[in-house]
Amino acid sequence: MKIFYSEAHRFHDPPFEVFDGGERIPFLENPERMDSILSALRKTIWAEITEPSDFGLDHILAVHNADYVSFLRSAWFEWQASKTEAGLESTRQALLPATFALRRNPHIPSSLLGRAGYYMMDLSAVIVEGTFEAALSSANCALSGATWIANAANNPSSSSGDSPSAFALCRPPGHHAGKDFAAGYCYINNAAVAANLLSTLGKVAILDIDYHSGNGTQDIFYERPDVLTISIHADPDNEYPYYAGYSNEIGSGKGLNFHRNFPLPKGVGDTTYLAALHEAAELIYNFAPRYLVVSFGADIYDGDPLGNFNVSSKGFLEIGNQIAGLKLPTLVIMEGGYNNEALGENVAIFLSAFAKSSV
Ligand code: SP5
Ligand code: ZN
Repeated sequence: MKIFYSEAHRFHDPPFEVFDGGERIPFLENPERMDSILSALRKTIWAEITEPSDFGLDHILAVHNADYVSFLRSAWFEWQASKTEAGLESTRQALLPATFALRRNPHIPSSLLGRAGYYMMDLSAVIVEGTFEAALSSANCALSGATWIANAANNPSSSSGDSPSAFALCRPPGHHAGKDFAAGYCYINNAAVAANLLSTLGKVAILDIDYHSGNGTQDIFYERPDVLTISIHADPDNEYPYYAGYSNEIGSGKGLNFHRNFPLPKGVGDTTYLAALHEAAELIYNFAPRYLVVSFGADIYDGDPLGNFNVSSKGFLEIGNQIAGLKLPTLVIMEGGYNNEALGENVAIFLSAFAKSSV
């Protein structure tokens, strides 16, 4: 199985995030996550780890606003340049605003912190020097995977059969990033960028099985009927991201009925999870997409420090089997998952369901 991965994520290593309640804690979305996954993948016989190609900015600008991308690109350097101003020197290892826009007024302030509060949704989209470069390379992994499955699907003579699959080992993750905002460790929406590329070749379904609602992906495709977006996640009534992911959000305009949310209560285990997944899979089957993009978060795991679901390691295999059973050309995109001890194993178990049918 093709796995697209770049080392460029390592320079995105924020020293802290701020948790609900105001506690400053070490940044959970850390580079060691990738070490856990790489080490488990290297133990398999099917993992073929490959460097991504550079796709430039065009595919990113096709789903994100240009002003937002410029903010991401220059924010760190503006932050450092403002060091000469009075005060705050000791806190400049990371850019994090303390005032956030409710966006009832379209004004975007010119000051850096004003823009940061406008373009960030919360206190976990921390920006450091390597953030933009890491986010670009993460998007390049997704785009490389998209191009790879499109080629494989359209050249059936290749060894991958008619339902090829690939894995984009993305870091930072992407599914909380919307058209013009960063949120929840996400800056560029890797799944959206990849799905949008694939949508030029046929209909695409995005299935988001991260523990948290894929609010950014929802935002980006909400009015589009050519990309079906489905997210299964913890009920936002009592979990991050709180302001999206409810079951009555089903798309709007031309996109009406092309978005679905499956909010699940705290503590769900394999059986309940698989029942929701079965419903989601039926929706995808009926939509009959040409391609499937899976936003995969291992934070649905029993022992995840952020998640409150109880999916077991065996559950990951059943989830993988059920999705692979759709027999669609599938691009799996890495999103969350924070229990570094179990993360690699769980990712490898999930992917093994696809590797079987695609080596
Ligand atoms: C990609 C991804 O999984 N992003 C998640 C970002 C979540 N950030 C907010 C964390 C809120 C923590 N709530 C405390 C739960 C402790 N059990
Ligand atoms: Zn998550």
